[in-house]
Amino acid sequence: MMVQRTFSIIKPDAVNRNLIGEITARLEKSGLSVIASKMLHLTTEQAAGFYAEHEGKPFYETLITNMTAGSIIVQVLEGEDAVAKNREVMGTTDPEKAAPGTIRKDFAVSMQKNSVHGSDSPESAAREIAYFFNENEIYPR
Ligand code: IDP
Repeated sequence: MMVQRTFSIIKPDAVNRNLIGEITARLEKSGLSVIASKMLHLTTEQAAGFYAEHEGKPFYETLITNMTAGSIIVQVLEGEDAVAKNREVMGTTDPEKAAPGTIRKDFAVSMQKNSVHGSDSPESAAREIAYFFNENEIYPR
């Protein structure tokens, strides 16, 4: 076990339904600490840069539309095995296949409006954190 950082987004569909508190509470209850947090409304260019790896895929245009449809909360989470733990608490991409008790099972409305993003590896986490935060905006415990 090692202390890691990961990156989380509470997506527009969840912010619009007033789920910021409930989602953050689940992350915190799992043992993760919020060490950076802010609200943003992504431009198309910011969303496209963040999701560049998905460019050209059939769901890409809708993904960018959904991610720019409202405000989001971006957070840096820290804790033991933070990347895996966050993915576990989130549940799998398709909410219909997500395990009971996960954020996506309980709150997501579709695969596109699946409420949260979480880094899929420590390397992605480092890149995604740097995309949205300067080191002086991060407050480790
Ligand atoms: P993840 O968010 O579970 O890591 P990714 O593969 O990184 O999943 O995809 C980014 C986002 O794009 C997903 O959260 C989901 O909203 C959307 N997405 C991914 N695959 C599909 C798909 O096959 N159909 C519709 N939307 C998808």
